[in-house]
Amino acid sequence: MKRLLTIQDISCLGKCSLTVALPLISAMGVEAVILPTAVLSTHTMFKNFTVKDLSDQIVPIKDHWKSENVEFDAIYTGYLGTEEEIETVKDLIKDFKTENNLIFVDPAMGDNGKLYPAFDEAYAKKNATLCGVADVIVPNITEACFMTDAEYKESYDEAYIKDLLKRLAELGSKTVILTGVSLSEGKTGVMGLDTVKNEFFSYQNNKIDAAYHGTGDVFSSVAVGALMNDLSFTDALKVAADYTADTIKVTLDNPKKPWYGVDFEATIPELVDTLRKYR
Ligand code: PXL
Repeated sequence: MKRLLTIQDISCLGKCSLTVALPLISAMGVEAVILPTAVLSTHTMFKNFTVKDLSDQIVPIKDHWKSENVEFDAIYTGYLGTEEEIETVKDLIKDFKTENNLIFVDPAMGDNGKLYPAFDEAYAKKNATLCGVADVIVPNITEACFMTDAEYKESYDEAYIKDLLKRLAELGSKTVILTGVSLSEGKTGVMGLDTVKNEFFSYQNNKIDAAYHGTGDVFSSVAVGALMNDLSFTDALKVAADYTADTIKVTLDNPKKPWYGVDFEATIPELVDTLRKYR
């Protein structure tokens, strides 16, 4: 069984970060090792949330794992807390990087042209350096713009996305993937650049007119889980994009849906079935 380490916060209530990554990655048949960077009562879209920073635990936990000769097939980072913490995570990646493992970075820090409340531009620039030590990065357009000093646009064409992908590639990772990319009316999906083959790729499905919190974490968890199931990049991104879209659809149909996240729990059986078809 592949072993994946994911480093992000625990938002106790809120259906994002570790409470999404852990169940999804486990359901995909991959051992999920977690490194919680903070405990929050909820995610930061709630008012009056509490935060307990745990970043002083990263180094002792890492040192213990090193003394046990633990190795990871992938390291997946998501929402982190501070610039200092990003540096600590970069050190951890350096310590656990092997020739074959996959460093997958989701620089989760904003959406819709804005950074989340806890972050500023300096934090975005620090996240760009984390992207530089990754094999694969999956920012959305907002995060890409803050990291590369590009202008954020609500409406754009393929040339704008290609330009953003080239700017992201300059940060240093081999494969760069932009999420939340709409290349035509009524469609949404991802577009990527494989810098080794120098090839663009994209996947689009129907856009559902709803925006939910935590869908980026759902997408990233499934994408990295699918890569750990040995799916190709194209297949992994398709599985992740379709699963995220199906989950949003199911959530919309739930009359008692929570406002703060998606009902990803309801669609896990279909995800497992989909993966079986690739075996
Ligand atoms: O990736 C979403 C996320 C994760 N964790 C926390 C958040 C958010 C989005 O706002 O606030 C704490």
